[in-house]
Amino acid sequence: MPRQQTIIGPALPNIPWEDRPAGSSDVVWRSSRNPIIPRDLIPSSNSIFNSAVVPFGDGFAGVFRCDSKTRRMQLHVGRSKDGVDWELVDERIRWIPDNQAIEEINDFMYGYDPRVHWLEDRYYVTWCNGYHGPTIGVGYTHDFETFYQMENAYLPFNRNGVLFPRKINGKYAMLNRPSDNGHTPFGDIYYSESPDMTHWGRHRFVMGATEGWQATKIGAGPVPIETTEGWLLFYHGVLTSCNGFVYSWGAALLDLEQPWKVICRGEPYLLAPQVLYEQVGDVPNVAFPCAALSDADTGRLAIYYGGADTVVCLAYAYVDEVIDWVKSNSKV
Ligand code: BMA
Repeated sequence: MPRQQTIIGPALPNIPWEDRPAGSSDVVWRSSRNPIIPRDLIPSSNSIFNSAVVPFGDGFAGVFRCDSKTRRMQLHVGRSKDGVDWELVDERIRWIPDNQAIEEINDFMYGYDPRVHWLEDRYYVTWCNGYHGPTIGVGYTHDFETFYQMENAYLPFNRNGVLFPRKINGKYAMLNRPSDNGHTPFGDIYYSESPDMTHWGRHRFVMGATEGWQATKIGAGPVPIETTEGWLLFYHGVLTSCNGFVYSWGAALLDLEQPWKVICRGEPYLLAPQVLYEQVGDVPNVAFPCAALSDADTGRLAIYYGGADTVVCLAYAYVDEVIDWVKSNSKV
């Protein structure tokens, strides 16, 4: 008998996959090919990390955070046949104004931590966009060649703007994380909605920093995955050690029609920086997820995350196991 589908979405038979290593009982496990993208994949890059990928054509495409050798934070486009081996364009994305009004804000200062997803008729990109400080940039592409920029979603300062993959109650919906102009020592996840992808409002508190691995701040990770049990949200959490911030990630389930309502939230982390490529790099002890592929047929998930602000890594999980884990490890 075929397994009952939990993911509300398409099948993705070519999702990257490796079985859980023998002897492991981890809910999330790392790819044996990590890091899948080295820091110097393109000539101009100092580092490549915190990046977003989607199924595209008969393979995959993505928007990548590449910090350049001048140490500017930039976005580059990439393509892959299998989601593991990537080719990136050395030249950064040049955003074309979607309309005349955008010309005023099109002066690219910096861009980082992109998220990408198909929504209605195009691939939307959100990223942390420099506009007198970090805020949420919004743009789109049809072909991963030409990219159009829209209005920034919010006033500075904001980070981790993550669109839901469909309208909710007739509105576009986005998670975001109000912040400050520095290495923000606080941060909770909020929900905002928009009738037109330009005007964002009706802001709602979703969930905040708590204790332990997520004591300092939290931020949405990949675009939430729609499931029969609610929106599955992977998110990063930060603790402050005597040596600085430590970035791990965990998961929560949000109500399908009122996503600011948390159904349950796993207390432990799912993945913390514990292997060399997450512990050692330009910023030590960072595991930062920005994208997840899902296959509704098998329930397989492939989660892309940055390692130590230096490389791109991949991890795997089964959606049913993650949901069971969130439910049985939640105090909500
Ligand atoms: C955040 C962002 C992320 C980065 C993290 C750790 O503020 O800049 O891109 O991974 O800090 O340096």
